[in-house]
Amino acid sequence: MSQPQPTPSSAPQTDLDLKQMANAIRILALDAVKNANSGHTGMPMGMADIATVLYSKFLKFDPKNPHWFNRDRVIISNGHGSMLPYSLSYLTGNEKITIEEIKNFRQLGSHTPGHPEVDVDAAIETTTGPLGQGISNAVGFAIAERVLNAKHGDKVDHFTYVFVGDGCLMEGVSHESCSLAGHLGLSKMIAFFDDNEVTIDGRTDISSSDDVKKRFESYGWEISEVDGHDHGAIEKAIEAAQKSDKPSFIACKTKIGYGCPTLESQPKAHGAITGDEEIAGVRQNLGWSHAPFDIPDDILSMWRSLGVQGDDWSPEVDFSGLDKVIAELKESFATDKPTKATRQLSGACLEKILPALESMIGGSADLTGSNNTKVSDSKVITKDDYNGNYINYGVREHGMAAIMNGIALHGGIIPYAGTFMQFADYSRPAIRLAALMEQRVIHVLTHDSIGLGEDGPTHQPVEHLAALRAIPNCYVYRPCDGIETAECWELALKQESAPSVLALTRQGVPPIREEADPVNKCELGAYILEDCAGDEPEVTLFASGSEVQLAMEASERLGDGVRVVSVPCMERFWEQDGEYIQSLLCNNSIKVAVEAGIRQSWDRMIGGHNPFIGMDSFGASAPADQLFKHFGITADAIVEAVESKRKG
Ligand SMILES: Cc1ncc(C[n+]2csc(CCOP(=O)(O)OP(=O)(O)O)c2C)c(N)n1
Repeated sequence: MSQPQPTPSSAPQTDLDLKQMANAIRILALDAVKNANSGHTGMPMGMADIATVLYSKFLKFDPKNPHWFNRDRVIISNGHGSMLPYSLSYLTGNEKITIEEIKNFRQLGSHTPGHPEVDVDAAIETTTGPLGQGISNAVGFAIAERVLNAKHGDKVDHFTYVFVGDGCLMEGVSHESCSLAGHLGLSKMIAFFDDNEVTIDGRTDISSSDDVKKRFESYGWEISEVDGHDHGAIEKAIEAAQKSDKPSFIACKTKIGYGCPTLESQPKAHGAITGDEEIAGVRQNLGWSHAPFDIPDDILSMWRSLGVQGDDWSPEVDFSGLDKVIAELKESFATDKPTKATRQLSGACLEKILPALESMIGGSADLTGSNNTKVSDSKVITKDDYNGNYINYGVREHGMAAIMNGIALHGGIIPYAGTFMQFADYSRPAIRLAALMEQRVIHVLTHDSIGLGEDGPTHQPVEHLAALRAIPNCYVYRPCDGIETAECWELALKQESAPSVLALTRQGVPPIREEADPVNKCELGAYILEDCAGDEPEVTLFASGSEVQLAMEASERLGDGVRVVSVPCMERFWEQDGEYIQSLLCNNSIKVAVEAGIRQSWDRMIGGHNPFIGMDSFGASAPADQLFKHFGITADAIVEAVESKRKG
């Protein structure tokens, strides 16, 4: 692939040109933060030279077509420095980021929020701010690029550049993801480390003594070190990095708040630089005599000369075979009536789905056999062969979740991967960002309750279903049997703009649904599994997952007048129209909910005054059947709860 060729007439020619272009970034950051009276000025001022060299000499991008699939990706992991990408978008002529947007930095309704929020139209590739996420997303972008390159050749062949600060590298998730990047030899990933030796509280040496370069070297990265304000040195380092067969880490010695008379290189430059004297001093030091937000034409036209024309090709995610596969799966579960764990039933679903939906990439955080995420069609991606669809993520749950976000953001692939549900706590920050970014990422979380048994309370999720349901735009599915598992997989795969969690059992569950209904009943989130005669049930039992069987058993014992409602996905249920919601909730029946987790999230279904059968403490180490009895999650307990409610 050829590198971008600047338009010769207005293209930057000299080092002075590059200096002025970098100063334009600095001044825009300074003016926007001053205008907003909040933000972070220091990082864009410190990394302006690196960005200028990257954009003017190397970056493959089309300012008029930010969606160009084969563009190089630029990820700003130190997202507090958001005025860097916004300045770059404006300067290069992105149509969405006008000078008005720069003036509206951090204001309601602007396209320039405090921290970058994914907006490909504005050339913002991912949402960053929580430190460590962006660099981990970048690993996902770089994986997606190599995998799609193995499938589509030159059509997908680009670099992934990431700007990263001390803060990101202190975060644990950066260790997880960068270690995997080295292991997978992601040679088209290039990181620019803003080696300014300061964070908010002071110099980095107040809290860190590790040698970051050695750390990355040990991960298998190519290391170089440059003066982050020396354009020639930066250019050479990028050239070398592009040729390396490893991911590259360019440690750039920079001065935070470069150009500030008193704050340059000081931790105080990290935040908003708003002092009039300081700002006047910067203008003087940089030889910048123009009014706020005014970028002179000659400098703007140098920026506007950059970029090349992209095309409109993008890989297709082909869903055409999915409906048939789901129908066949439901048919086979209805016929075979397996009593199996939903994790195994999920594995059976994947066995059929994977060959039909080639765009999926699976994986597990070292629990492949337990998560049932790897099937006959799975082929492990390695450093030597990217033509696969399965990643051994290692014991790196947080990294895995953040990498999956990057894979989804890149486009062309649907990522899914597993771990124990308990460890969703480790991946939660990235699950939250997937929800915020509206990304289709599927988390296969097995061992979803005390039902996992002997491994004990350290491994038994109790509050996790509630905690995951608490994330807006995150769909938590807890199927009760094979047919529901197939339906939930279908919904997760078709949910383009949200992450999904599949909460699956370790222990076997009996088949509940008998018919392979042509409609996807789980789509409604909650539905009548078994109804009573007449319009009004005397009792409604609500349950999810492995506890649906208990509700069914209790219903049988309670006799007439009992309705059982399966609740595989609360988020979907609350999205239904009022009439449907009312049809399940607004009657005078006694309502009981059953789930082997905490009550939180169920009150909305049953109200505060109705009984909940579940957990209100941590679990314990014992065989699962004993635990359900010990914690009173049984059909007996449901029957008793109903009877005591009947007595009033
Ligand atoms: C996970 C997380 N923890 C804390 C913060 C708050 N925070 C924002 S920037 C920052 C310091 C970052 O230091 P560095 O990356 O060196 O940035 P620089 O000061 O060089 O701009 C902190 C603690 C955050 N954004 N994310």
